[in-house]
Amino acid sequence: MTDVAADTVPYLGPERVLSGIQPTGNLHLGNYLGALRRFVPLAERCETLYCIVDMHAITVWQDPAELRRSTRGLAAAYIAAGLDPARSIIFNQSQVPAHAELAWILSCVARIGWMNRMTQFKEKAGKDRERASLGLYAYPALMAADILVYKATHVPVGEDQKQHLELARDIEQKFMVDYGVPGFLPLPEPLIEGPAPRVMSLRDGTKKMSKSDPSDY
Ligand code: ATP
Ligand code: LTN
Repeated sequence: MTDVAADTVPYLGPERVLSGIQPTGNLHLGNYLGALRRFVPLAERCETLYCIVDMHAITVWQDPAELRRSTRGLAAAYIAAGLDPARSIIFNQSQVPAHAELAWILSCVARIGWMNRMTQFKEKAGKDRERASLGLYAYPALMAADILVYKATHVPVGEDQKQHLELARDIEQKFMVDYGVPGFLPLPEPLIEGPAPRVMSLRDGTKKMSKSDPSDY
């Protein structure tokens, strides 16, 4: 381990945008306003990669046939929202093994104390935390890998992902210090903008709107 402060050496690579949405059901207004709507203008400015994060989706149970259908549906929604596959790279996370490979390395860099602070895990695991999947707990390390594997510099997301992005930056900084490679990776900037970075649930105004929140409507 070296002592070099990771942020003393700037990252000099190109600007690159990456974001992801889980194929966990029908998109809602929050996904559109918080994330998807902003994907298109960014594609006009710089290199953009938009991922369908099916490996994040399986951190909670998914019916395999339904997951396949939702993955295609989300790809269609990306295009319907105005993304041009000739301009942006639209792809399925599980088709690129490097995401899982890097996630393992980053899991060995991340500290359990950091992961324990993640509020999304607490919300999704609910009261019976012991029965949550290990994948749900490690979820932010896979998200950091999604970003880092492409050296993405900017990440458009809704407000609920802010904590995960801060964690990604912490993991990257520790990685660069531990391995003595300052400036090797960009510290990704969250792009949390617009009038609706956090749309609340119409059924429970104290919670954010969520795809996998069951509702007959
Ligand atoms: P799930 O319920 O399966 O966790 P989700 O509705 O939370 O799904 P994600 O696929 O996790 O959606 O998120 C896709 C993008 O939409 C992310 O950038 C996320 O920050 C954003 N987003 C999700 N919910 C909201 C919301 N209520 N308001 C604004 N942005 C949101
Ligand atoms: N965790 C995100 C989805 C996601 C993501 C990413 C977003 C997975 N990997 C990389 C931006 C960059 C969520 O919205 N729940």
